[in-house]
Amino acid sequence: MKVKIALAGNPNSGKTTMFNDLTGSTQYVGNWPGVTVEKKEGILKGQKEVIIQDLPGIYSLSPYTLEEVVARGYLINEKPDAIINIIDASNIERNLYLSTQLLELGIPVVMALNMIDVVRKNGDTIDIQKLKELLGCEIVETSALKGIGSKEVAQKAVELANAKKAAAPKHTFGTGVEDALTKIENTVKGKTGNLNERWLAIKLLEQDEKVMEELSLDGGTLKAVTDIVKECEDSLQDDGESIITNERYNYISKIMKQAVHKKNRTQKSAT
Ligand code: GDP
Ligand code: K
Ligand code: MG
Repeated sequence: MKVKIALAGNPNSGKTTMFNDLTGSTQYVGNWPGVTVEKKEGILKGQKEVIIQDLPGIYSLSPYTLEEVVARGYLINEKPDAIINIIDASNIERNLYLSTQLLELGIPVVMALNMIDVVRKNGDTIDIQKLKELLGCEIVETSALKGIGSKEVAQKAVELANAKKAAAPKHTFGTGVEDALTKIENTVKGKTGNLNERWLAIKLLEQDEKVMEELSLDGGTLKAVTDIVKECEDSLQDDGESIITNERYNYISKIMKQAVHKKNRTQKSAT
């Protein structure tokens, strides 16, 4: 049995560096079907049965860029056995936006807090225990450039994949949003194929056109979903996509307050 592990993260988070470290010379480089986005695959050093898939660098799982469409399509349709979410820990606030979305997919996730050497050099500290609690996933500190932690993060991913232990996201949206999500989930129950129902409900609340198109719900169901979304939007006086985005940012601010200490916070934010 092959184990498929996907590397997902923002551009410049160190994905390629870690991919090289994990796979050595076993790489296969091509293009994703139909598009000129590079596709890289390799085998985990010393573990023939483990395939590492490098995904395009992305900031979000929205369908607005080719890279997002490719990465999202892979994660949703091919369903890797685990995701290594590699983040630039020296830019943690920005990187966590994607992480909050990856955790909702119903797939095992281990987070590689990469560039930890830079964090330390800057004199910043990240409370890993607290971060784990707030996110609901495994976390390993890494410096892909120095070859620190990569092996451990891959091992964790293999363990989670074998145990089929999906991430248990700790984030809940506000009451109004959660109520709407529950209603949407109940409405589309049994019509979602093998898609994760909560993930799908969030996408429907965002009125994600690509998902609506692919799901091709019958008229009655679509109308019911649209009514739920409209009711939520009216009561929160914002559109679905902004509601979800804003709540993600609030959640990330809370994480920043509780788990991250920047030595020169004032100086940095002034630049
Ligand atoms: P990608 O865009 O996610 O594939 O990122 P790359 O692997 O190309 O890395 C972006 C840059 O960060 C390169 O210059 C790497 O050498 C550097 N880099 C990657 N990982 C680390 C790390 O852990 N520490 C430091 N200091 N630099 C890193
Ligand atoms: K790059
Ligand atoms: Mg790269």
